[in-house]
Amino acid sequence: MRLLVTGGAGFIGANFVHSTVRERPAVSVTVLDALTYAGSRESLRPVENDIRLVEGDVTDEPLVDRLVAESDAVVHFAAETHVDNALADPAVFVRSNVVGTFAILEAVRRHGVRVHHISTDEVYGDLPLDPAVRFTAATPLNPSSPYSATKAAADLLVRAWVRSYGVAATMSNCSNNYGPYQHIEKFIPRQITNILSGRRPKLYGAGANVRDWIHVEDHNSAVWRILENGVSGSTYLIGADGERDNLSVLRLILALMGHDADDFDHVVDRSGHDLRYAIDPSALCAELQWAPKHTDLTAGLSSTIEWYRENDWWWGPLKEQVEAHYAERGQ
Ligand code: NAD
Ligand code: TDX
Repeated sequence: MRLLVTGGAGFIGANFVHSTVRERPAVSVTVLDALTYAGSRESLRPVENDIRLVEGDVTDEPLVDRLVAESDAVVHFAAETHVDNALADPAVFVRSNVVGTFAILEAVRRHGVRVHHISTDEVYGDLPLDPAVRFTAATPLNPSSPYSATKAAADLLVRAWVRSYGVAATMSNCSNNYGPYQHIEKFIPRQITNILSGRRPKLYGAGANVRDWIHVEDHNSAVWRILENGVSGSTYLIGADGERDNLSVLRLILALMGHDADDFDHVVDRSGHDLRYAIDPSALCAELQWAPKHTDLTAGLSSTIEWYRENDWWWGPLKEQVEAHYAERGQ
């Protein structure tokens, strides 16, 4: 199988490429990635001799057309992904996430190539803290932020291309991922690398917001299950029953790293901050016999902390600039 992976130099995409090379030697992987601030050649260093990396933009229609024509399937991870950046500068989110998905869809339509579109639970908006309510594939799209609005727009394009043009496409909406190679602008790696670099962790508001954490390896095993057994036109919700409020996650990181439970700063809250995300993954588990493996958050965070401890060459050069950027916003 010739697989085109867009955004394969980012966090989830790089982990996907690593596990694909490791577990599926018959798959020949081409990565298309613009290597934005969020993408890194270094994240693909361990597999650089096993894959082809094309530096380019998903909105570059001729390039996308050529690469799709050479592929049997596409997994589309490429996107701008950070909610705080979207609030400050939404234009690039519309371009990469909406126009980029359009370019992928037009190319797969022309060449009859199957695509799997990667999306997020944030397209469904947020939930009350009541633990009984969770997102399912029937939940209406109701995005809150410029980021999630562009992801919802992309999801709608995929649905329309399936219905109108008979494009062979599957879609998945996953909850918050954590694990190695995640950009240090994101919550968990930011707090870990703050502690490792002698800074204090930063919690938005009171920390009552709930996120539903899944280890990136589990997200990617579900994506492979959908690639192999998913039904075209279907949307699969991927989650691992990992709901925790931000304060609890931060306190767990502090404890695992030998720090006091109050060793952090409260900072300015995010504008329009979604309160709670929670995925009901039962449809995916039942229909495709998928189950997550890394469901112990303490164990998953311990190994993630270890990864950042051992790989400061990967994140160290970025740290000062990322924190300076946050400081400008009082965060
Ligand atoms: P990331 O920001 O770490 O990586 C994104 C990658 O896409 C980078 O390598 C970047 O260079 C590349 N990219 C961005 N714009 C591009 C463009 N115009 N052309 C080509 N490449 C471009 O993101 P991530 O966390 O790995 O997320 C990957 C996908 O998974 C995204 O679609 C995101 O919406 C989705 N998702 C993420 C999470 C999460 O918790 N991180 C959860 C659910 C869904
Ligand atoms: O320093 C911080 N302090 C803090 O309290 C940061 C960076 C975040 N937070 C809070 C905001 C959120 O409630 O932590 C929570 C997680 O924040 P992010 O890591 O920015 O993730 P989130 O906004 O939930 O979105 C993530 O999950 C879904 C990804 O970035 C998206 O790409 C994905 O679609």
